[in-house]
Amino acid sequence: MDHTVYLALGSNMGMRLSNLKNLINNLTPQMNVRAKSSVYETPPWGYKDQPPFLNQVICVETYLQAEPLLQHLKRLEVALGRTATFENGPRVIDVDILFFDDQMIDEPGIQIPHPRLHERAFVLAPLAELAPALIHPVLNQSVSELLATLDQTGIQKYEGK
Ligand code: PH2
Ligand code: MG
Ligand code: MG
Repeated sequence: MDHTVYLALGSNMGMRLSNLKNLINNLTPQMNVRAKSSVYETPPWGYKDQPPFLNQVICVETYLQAEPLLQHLKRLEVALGRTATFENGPRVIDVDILFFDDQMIDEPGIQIPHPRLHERAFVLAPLAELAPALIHPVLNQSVSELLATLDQTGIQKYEGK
């Protein structure tokens, strides 16, 4: 299990909390979950006219490389009921690779670090629980420094309803 990976989970359709849990419980045995952040309820970012999201970040270890890991995650999204919507639109489950060790990959189907993570408090707030001092390998700033530049209005820990 020689790679350390941070994944961002999001859901704003259906049973949101169950969708996050099901994603985690259905990860391949080739991945070990090392840490989970709290679940946050967050206002929709990008496209505003949709329900609030639940977001969570997890840290996993795996011996999969980035490409096969991404393929596994995409299949899992579909298996858990994700259907195509539109960019930044509502979804049953979304899982994005934030960091893969300190690798930098910029290819049409895969970009690591996630190219918009530094703009998204709904990603950085849960990530800062797990890894505040982690350095973004492209921007050379820590997670907590990146979070401090963003508006966190409306982002709160989810108590369950
Ligand atoms: N995901 C998006 C677009 N907007 N907003 C919030 N709050 N949380 C998300 O996970 C999210 C979003 C596209 O993946
Ligand atoms: Mg996403
Ligand atoms: Mg995605």
